[in-house]
Amino acid sequence: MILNYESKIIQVKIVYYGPAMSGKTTSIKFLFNFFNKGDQLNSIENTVGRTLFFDFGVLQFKGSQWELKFLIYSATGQDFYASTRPATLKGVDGIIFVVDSKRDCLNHNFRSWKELKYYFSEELYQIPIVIALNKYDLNNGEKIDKMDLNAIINFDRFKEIHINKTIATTGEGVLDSFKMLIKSIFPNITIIV
Ligand SMILES: Nc1nc2c(ncn2[C@@H]2O[C@H](COP(=O)(O)OP(=O)(O)O)[C@@H](O)[C@H]2O)c(=O)[nH]1
Ligand SMILES: [Mg+2]
Repeated sequence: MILNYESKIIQVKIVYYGPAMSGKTTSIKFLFNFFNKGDQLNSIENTVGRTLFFDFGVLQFKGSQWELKFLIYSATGQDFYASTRPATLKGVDGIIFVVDSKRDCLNHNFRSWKELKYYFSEELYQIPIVIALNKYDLNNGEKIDKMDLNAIINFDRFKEIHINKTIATTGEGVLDSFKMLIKSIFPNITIIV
């Protein structure tokens, strides 16, 4: 987090993390479109025919005295861009971990989570995190739930962790997850949208 007293701007870094195809880009796109900032989002597609993207955009909000500037990134576990990940995660203020709720993806989610844990080690427990259980529109039986995740995430160890069901394709829960994360970073903030 960077506080600039002269320009009265607080800069906050948020990363959407999770396995490939879990819905990170779809979630971020919904968020930016919601604030009519769709044109401020850069999604860079790779060129080797895999549907991998790197997203980056800035959402800026003006308070009565200070301006809040959110730098929003996405990062995928186990991919071609693995080497860029430490730079993306450096100095992060909050993480939205986008889970692919498809039962078949249980191991993908676990692997991605383990990488995140490996990168931060014990420091991870101090970082505000929202777990977005995405693709919640899938039928029961086809999807994983909180119990499945607790086996690896160990919720009790975190200072601030929330779980929220989302459907990125319709936007359901996406704004709520973002607000939850901001609330975790700034406990005294009042958000009016
Ligand atoms: N059914 C369903 N599909 C979703 C949902 N979120 C994303 N998708 C689809 O999953 C695929 C991967 O999404 P994308 O946002 O590109 O994943 P990313 O690799 O994490 O950025 C796309 O075809 C999306 O339309 C969801 O909540 N429900
Ligand atoms: Mg993507």
